Amino acid sequence: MSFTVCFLTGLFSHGLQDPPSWMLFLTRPVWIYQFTQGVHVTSGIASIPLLLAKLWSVYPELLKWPPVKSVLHGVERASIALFIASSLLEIFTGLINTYKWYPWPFPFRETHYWLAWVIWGSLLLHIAVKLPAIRTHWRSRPAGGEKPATTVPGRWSRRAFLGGVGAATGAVVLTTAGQSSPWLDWFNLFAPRKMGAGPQSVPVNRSAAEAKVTELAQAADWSLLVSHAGGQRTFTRADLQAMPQYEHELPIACVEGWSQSAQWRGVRIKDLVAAAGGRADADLRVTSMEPEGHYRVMTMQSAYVQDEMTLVALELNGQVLDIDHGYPARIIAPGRPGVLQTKWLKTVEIL
Ligand SMILES: Nc1nc2c(c(=O)[nH]1)N[C@H]1C(S)=C(S)[C@@H](COP(=O)(O)O)O[C@H]1N2
Ligand SMILES: [Mo]
Repeated sequence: MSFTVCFLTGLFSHGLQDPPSWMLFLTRPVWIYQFTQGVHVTSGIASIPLLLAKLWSVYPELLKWPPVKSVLHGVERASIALFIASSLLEIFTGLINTYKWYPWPFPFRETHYWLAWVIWGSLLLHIAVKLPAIRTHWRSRPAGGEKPATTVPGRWSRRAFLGGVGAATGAVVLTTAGQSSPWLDWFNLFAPRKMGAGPQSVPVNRSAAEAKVTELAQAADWSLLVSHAGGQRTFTRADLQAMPQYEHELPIACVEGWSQSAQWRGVRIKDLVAAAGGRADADLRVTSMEPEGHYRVMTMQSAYVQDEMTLVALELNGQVLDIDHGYPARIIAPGRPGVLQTKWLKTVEIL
């Protein structure tokens, strides 16, 4: 069950980062992605003790000799080997990712995505190969239902073992889920992020210094260039402040699992598009001043552009946006993954 929940929420997250048109209505409730990604990372963490316990309870089977008795048996064992290897890799790279640590040469997102399919493929293959055995088992089961013996090695009773696994799973969930759930914040001991910890009481994923934009962001002559096929217009911070200001409570929901809601205040992006003379139904390409990085350029589909809650934010929690939160101006949109909430804006192209 934790694998299935993790898989489905993972598909959602993967899709939403580059959304097909049928996903574009998914902007309400505004915390939809905060919820699904919190569940994704938490169910992934819960899968660690569950998977290890499962492996421990079946390992005598894995070490049986001879390793391959027939072709079918060989396929069965290969499917199990693939399942174990891909699950362990998936879960541990995922966990390390929540700590913002990427010590591998491959791209995380694509690998994480495709490994998930390998896991399901190996599982289906395993079930398919085992189907004859499963059928025989259910056919020959005596009426009245005598319980089959379970293989739990060592001196553990079945009850103590399941109790221990349940307790371990509960403990890791309880001490990490607070990174995305305000109700569990108090118990958050081991998650890499803590609610309220950061400038203006919001965590920071990548600081201005890390992104090497400190000077650019503080330049006195900063302005935002908004362009389209028919022309362009620049907006200074004073220009933006002179436009109607809106305030909304919206979450930053990082793909790495932490999230937090805050009060954002600024200009509606659709007003900005209109002020620059752009089409109301256009997509946008938004570029940051950050010289390089995965999140420098972001595409915003028109469904988000037209959303009245999508802001070019100038203030956070009642104060001028901190430089680490994207000063002079940043994007904040409802229901979008954190990676798309671009900071330190430079240009908005109306496509
Ligand atoms: N230009 C730029 N924008 C960015 C990022 C970045 O590295 N560069 N990080 C993104 C990520 S991964 C997240 S989760 C949010 C975090 O916003 P915060 O630091 O204000 O909490 O900003 C997003 N915007
Ligand atoms: Mo993020």
